[in-house]
Amino acid sequence: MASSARSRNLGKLERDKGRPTGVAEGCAKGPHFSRHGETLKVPMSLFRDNRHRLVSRLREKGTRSDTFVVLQGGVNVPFNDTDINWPFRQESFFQWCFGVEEPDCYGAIDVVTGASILFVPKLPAEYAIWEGKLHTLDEFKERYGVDETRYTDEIAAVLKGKRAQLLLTLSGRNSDSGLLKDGAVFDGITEFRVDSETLYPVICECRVIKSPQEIEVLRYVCDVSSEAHKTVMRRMRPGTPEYNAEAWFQHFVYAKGGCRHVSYTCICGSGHNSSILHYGHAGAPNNKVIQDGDMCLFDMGGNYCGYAADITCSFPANGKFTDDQKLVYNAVLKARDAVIAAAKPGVVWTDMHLLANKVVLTSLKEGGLLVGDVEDMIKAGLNAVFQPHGLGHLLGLDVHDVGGYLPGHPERPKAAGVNKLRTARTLLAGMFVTVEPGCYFIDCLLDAALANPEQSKFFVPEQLQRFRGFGGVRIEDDVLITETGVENFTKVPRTVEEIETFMQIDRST
Ligand SMILES: [Mn+2]
Repeated sequence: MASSARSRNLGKLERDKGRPTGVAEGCAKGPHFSRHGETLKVPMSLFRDNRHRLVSRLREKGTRSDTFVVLQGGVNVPFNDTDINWPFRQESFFQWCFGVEEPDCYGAIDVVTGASILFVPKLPAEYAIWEGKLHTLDEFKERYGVDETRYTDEIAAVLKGKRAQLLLTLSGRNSDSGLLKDGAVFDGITEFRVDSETLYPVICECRVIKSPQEIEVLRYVCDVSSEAHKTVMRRMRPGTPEYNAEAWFQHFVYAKGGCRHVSYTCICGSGHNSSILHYGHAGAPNNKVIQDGDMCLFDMGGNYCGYAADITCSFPANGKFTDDQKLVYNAVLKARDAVIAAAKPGVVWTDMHLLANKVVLTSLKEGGLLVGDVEDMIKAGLNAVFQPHGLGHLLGLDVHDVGGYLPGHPERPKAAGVNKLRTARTLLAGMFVTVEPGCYFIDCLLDAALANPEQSKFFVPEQLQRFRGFGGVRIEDDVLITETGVENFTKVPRTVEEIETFMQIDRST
């Protein structure tokens, strides 16, 4: 759903209209990231631009002239006590600044000039046997488009040589995980003054607003992930194990889109499992056989050059909605439509959450499951019974991207439902968020609500009983906040008619 007008920056994207889905534009003449000729070329200037955005914000804060940002990249993590590593994914702040694929690197940025130094590990010559020809410093410089490359054992000496005195390192707590990011550590760091406080909120705020080049990557990974969801939807037949959906999705995003990783563990719930919000975890690894009559709820997103998609499709496994499935699905779709119509800069995200809840509860009331006043239902917390998660979150390099609860922005709300939001911010143009209303029939929540007179008075128990075991519906789109509204990057069949028509392909014969 494209907006009618866009900001000057976002307007640049207009020239890409008509580009076939998933096919790279030959825009990157300089160094770039790409998997092969068909996948998007991500210019290294994207990361240079990010570094410039960062230092200009730091300079606004009146930073001294002898100051360097120093970031530590992601490290290889061994699998338990073995000599095998977990598949490496770059640390997100480092990716945002440098776009470097290898582990164990550092980066420095001169806050005054914006000049960048990439430090790479000096590997013993014999590593060439295991890893292939070792790249020279010049090759790294060329490949990543930085101003200078040095080895990691020279960090202190190089920074001394540049008369650095104050180092800004990255320390802060992730508001989604509660986990601490803790500075940078290298030999000789004690020879400098280190400020580990200033950088975190500044770089998080930079990551909240996507640049035109970042938006291109997000558009690509959403295109690829949308196509992968469509492939899964079309191939789905009752009798298929849920993990086939996971396998088909992963195959598509990698083979067609160059996405080596997905952004999070695939959630492929069917029937009752579609009400389990993070189904697919190790203890429930998408291993039920999908039955005729099941709703499927598949929440999957590819990852390209670090950037994440996060898309959920809900549809009947056999391609045809029952009346009850239509009732729940259309309730959620109407909530999605209401949010997409209302979201724009200046709108508070918490209000969007409550708007979605109100639309769903109104539909359930119209469908005969609930009675009473919808506002009263929300006051009683019924919204959090049917949707016990937030409406959506910031999306970028991390699937739950940073910047949700920075100082100077609203704190986490306390009321039921909105307390699960990963941000309570006012929307700004250039934010990229998910819109993911849902409606679930979760036994433990329904049992508790039925036992609570404040909530049970709204239920029509004999109607509700029909939906025990139904599972749930979530519709999740990835959208850009523009100057006037939103642009939806998710391109999958969404209405009942679109889904039924689409799923008939290859099925009727
Ligand atoms: Mn999500």
